[in-house]
Amino acid sequence: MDGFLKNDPISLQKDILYHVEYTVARSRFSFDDFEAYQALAHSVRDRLIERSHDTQLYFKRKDPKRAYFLSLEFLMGRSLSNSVINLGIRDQYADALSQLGFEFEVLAEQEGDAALGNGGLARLSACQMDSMATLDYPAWGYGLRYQYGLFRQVILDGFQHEQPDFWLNFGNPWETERVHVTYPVKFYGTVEEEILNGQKCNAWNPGEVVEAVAYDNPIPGYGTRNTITLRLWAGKPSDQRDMEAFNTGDYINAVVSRQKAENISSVLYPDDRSYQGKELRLKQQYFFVSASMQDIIRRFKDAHSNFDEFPEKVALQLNDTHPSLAIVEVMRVLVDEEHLDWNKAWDIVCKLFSFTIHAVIAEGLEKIPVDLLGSLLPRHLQIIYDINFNFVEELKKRIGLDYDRLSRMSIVEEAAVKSIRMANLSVVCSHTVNGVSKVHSELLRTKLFKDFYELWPEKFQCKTNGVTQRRWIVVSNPSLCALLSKWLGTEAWIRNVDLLTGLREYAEDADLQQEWMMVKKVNKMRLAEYIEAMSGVKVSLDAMFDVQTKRIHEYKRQLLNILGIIHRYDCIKNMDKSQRSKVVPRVCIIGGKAAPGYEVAKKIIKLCNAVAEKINNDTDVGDLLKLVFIPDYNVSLAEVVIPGADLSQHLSTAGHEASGTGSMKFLMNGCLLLATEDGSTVEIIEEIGGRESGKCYLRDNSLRICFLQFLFGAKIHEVPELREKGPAHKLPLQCARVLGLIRDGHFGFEDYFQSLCDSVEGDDFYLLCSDFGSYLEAQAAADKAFADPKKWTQMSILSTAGSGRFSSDRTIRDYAEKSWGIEPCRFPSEF
Ligand code: 26Q
Repeated sequence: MDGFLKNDPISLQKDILYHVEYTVARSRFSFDDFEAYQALAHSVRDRLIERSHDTQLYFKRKDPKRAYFLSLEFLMGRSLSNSVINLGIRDQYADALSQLGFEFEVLAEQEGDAALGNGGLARLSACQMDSMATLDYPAWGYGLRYQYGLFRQVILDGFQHEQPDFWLNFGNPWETERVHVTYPVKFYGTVEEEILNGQKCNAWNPGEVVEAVAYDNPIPGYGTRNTITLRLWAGKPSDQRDMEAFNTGDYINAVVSRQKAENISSVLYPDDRSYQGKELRLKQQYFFVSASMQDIIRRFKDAHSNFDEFPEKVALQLNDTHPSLAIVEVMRVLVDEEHLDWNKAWDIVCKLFSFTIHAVIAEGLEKIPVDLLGSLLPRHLQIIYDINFNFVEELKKRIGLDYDRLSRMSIVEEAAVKSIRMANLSVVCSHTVNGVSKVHSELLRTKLFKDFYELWPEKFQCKTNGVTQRRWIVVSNPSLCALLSKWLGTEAWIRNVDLLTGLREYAEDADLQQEWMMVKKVNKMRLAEYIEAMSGVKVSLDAMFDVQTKRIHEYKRQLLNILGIIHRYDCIKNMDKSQRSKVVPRVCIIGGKAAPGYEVAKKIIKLCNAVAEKINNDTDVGDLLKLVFIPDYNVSLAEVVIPGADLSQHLSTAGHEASGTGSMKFLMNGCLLLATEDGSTVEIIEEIGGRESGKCYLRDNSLRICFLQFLFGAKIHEVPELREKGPAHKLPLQCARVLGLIRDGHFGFEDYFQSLCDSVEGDDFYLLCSDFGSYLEAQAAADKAFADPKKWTQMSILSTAGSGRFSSDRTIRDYAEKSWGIEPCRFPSEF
């Protein structure tokens, strides 16, 4: 049966006015844009709720195997446009609103981002949720409902400052609080052996109990009625807690202490590199895991009388090690609470988990000090020791007494600070382990988890990341979306992105090229307007828009980009008039947040702003070169920036980026890449042609380059040797000159910047010096290509046409088939 709600413009109008009057509680004769947005969102929410009920009932009836995606981070961004597009009723809403005197796009701008994550890993989770819903998989997302999302970045005098993102301030129409879906989560205390029915068992007497309450966020699929759920947990005072304090009469302090329960889910950790052994972070991880496991087990028990079928009905996906306490928690529940014997429980646990690693280097792997874990989760520490004991005994039988190897593979690290290696725990207890690109997966097999790979080669897989074309083309680039559907003669590519290859045959068609250039121009205009409104800098639409937006990290080498820009500036300054007339004008755009405690990254931001200040105010340079730092880069800004880019830069030192997903979003939007051969760019080159790739879709080779992207720099296998050689003999003249300009104070703050220059001229760990020459060559090739608009447009069309492999639909199908063993379960109706 279809739902109650009708989607014709008249019904939609009525619904919106209803919500203005009764939900937002404003008069239906007088409400502003924000109130209109709220009413609109509530009307969309009604439709989502209806679909989500239908989906859940259907799943319940069919009882398929379900996948649970466990992640501490989801970067969902805005929901409105994405929802109405996936529901297929955007145009109807736009009509309804225009009759009420409102514009859909204007109202959509009222929405704030849901920024419950840091960067790549978190946005990947969001893209994957969209694909799971669209492909009709019976899947759930589980996460934490942080009250403060990722900090807002404010730039003052060129420096980054952090401000809290209290995103729930104006309410959140997309979520539904489930006051009856709550679970107690225990912490601290002691473990005692007890005899129960003549059996020895372990009883955990907790020192603190916090209640987890569920908030459900609907995730609608595109072209299907299926709408799945992202369930986020928030901390709430528990009735089991502090009763004693109340009884002893300290009423005020007892209330204050109860309120502390909310702190658990109050703030997202803004660091995406280091594990600092913070208790609150561990508490968050366990809180999330415990609530999720209780919920999943409850759902299973509703339909099954024992645990035999658990692994046939449940697949658990660990998004990095952050949720990996789930392994220990399931073991604890099965043994201590469900009273299964250890071996039976272990058999079950080993069939449940798949583990995705996003880290590249051993130092990036999570370790938890034993003291911390033992005090917060005493029973879990015992279980980990038991798992490890059994594992090491088994290992000795397989490999003998190779103590070096045994200690490398042990889950327990016996170092100055004795710790639990969460990655080892996850590899031991998961049936599949995967990297996020081909090169990264290979690196896991040959370096990071070599010992484990030799033991269990069959466990290791590769799942190249992908992004959703719904968000990154349909929502963010409506003009391109319309053009693609027109030229392909169908909208089917929105669910089947491989159809984009159909564009290849028109890549040289003059009409398509003309329309393609128009679309790019419209998007550049939108970006230019944003830049002017934000910074006052006017940029020329004829210039090449060159973008590097991502978290600021030394390995991502935003510094290399800035040094390149200074070099370009210096060259222009030293040119005569006729030489200047040949320069291809550029607008360089850099954006991204630095972790609050990451001093070097913060210096790079300041340098960028200092250089921008100098260049943008130099009348010699004018439109030939502009540099803009875009503050507070987030998902909704990315939706404006990416479609407006001509060129995008992905400069990680080879071997340091596990995958990188930004490049895929740019590629889909017909943007050319200037990149190192690292992470996913290696596969992008394979797919659409590049240096040393056999593929070449450009028929005419009048350009020196026959590839679609501009590649440079050391390759992964060359890096160790270059590092060994040291920087002394490889400092190119141009690089030395640029560093000299910074050191001499051309951009001010010379004392502050010395250490950045030292890092390049010193050990140059990230190889800025050795890659500098090759970087400039790639830049020159990009300039040359841009000077030929037809050729550039052709390359741009071929980029979009070749981007299909990088859809998260492909990634999710891969997970479903090769890791989770689940099948689509589609609600049987037209949506
Ligand atoms: C862990 C413990 C305590 C505090 C914070 C963290 C933490 C949080 C986030 C550690 C790491 C992260 C995020 C990592 C991340 O985003 N990695 C990126 O994942 C992308 C998706 O696979 C890849 O494309 C990127 O290459 C990778 O850097």
